[in-house]
Amino acid sequence: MENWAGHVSRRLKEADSTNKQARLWAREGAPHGAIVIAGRQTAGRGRLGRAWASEGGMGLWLSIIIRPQVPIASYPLLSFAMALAAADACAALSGGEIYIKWPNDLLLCGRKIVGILAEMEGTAAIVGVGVNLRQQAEDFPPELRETAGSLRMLTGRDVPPDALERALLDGLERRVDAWDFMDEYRARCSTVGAQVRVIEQETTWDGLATGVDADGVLLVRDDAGTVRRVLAGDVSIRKV
Ligand code: BT5
Repeated sequence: MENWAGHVSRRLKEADSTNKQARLWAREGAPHGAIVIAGRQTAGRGRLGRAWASEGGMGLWLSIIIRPQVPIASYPLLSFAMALAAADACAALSGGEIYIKWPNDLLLCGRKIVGILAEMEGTAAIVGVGVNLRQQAEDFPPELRETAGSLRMLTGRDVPPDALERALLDGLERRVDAWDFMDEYRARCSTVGAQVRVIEQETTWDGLATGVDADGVLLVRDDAGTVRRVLAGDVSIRKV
C-alpha cells in the first residue's frame, strides 16, 4: 500500500493526549496509517505515567495508528522506526546534528527535543511523537528548562510543522514497510559504544553499552565483564 501514513487524519485544535484520542479511534476501527494531531495537549503523556509538556503552537504533537504485518511481540520495535524517522526529518529540516539516545529520545546539543510513546490498543499499535519546534527555554515548565530544547532554540531555524510532519511520516512509512531498520538503529544510536550509568530501582552500576539486540534490549558490559540486558522502562541511562 502506498502512502498510507497520514492518508486520513484528525486535526484538533486541542486534545487531552493525541495518543489517547488515537486509541479511542483505533477502537472504533481507524485504518492503518490514520493520524491524530493536536495544536496543544492538555494532558500529553510520556512513558510510565510521566507528563509531556505540549504548549499550543510550539511543536508537532502527533500519533499514528499502525496495524503492522508482524507479530504483536514485535510492535515495540515501531518506536525505533519512529526514532529514526524523526531524527532524519529533524536533521534535514533544521540542519542540526541529532543524537538518538536509547531507546528513543532525540537529543540536540544535549537537550531533549523529541519524545516517543508507543502503546497498544487491541491489535493496533499507537505511536506518538512529540517534536519541540519553537520553544525558548522560558516556554518550558521550570523543571525542564535545563534539559529540554527545541529546533528553533538550538538551530535558529523555524521548521514548518507541516513539512516536518510529511518528512517524518514518509520516513516512518518506508521503514515500517521494509521492517529492516534495527541495523540502521544500531548504527545511529549514540548510546551504543558509550560508557553508561544504568540507574535501576534498587541499584546503580556503570558499564559499556555494546549493542542493541533484535528485541531492542540494550546490552551493557559491566565492570566484571558480564554482558547484562537492560530493558527500556526499567532504567534510566546516563552517559558517563
Ligand atoms: C517520552 O516519554 O519522551 C514520550 C513523549 C511522547 C509525547 C507524544 S506527543 C504526542 C503523543 N501524545 C501523547 O500524549 N504523547 C505523545 P519519557 O521518555 O517518559 O519522557 C518524559 C520526560 O521528558 C518527562 O518526565 C520530562 O522530564 C521530559 N519532558 C516532558 N515534556 C518535555 C518536552 N516537551 N520536551 C523535552 N522533554 C520533556
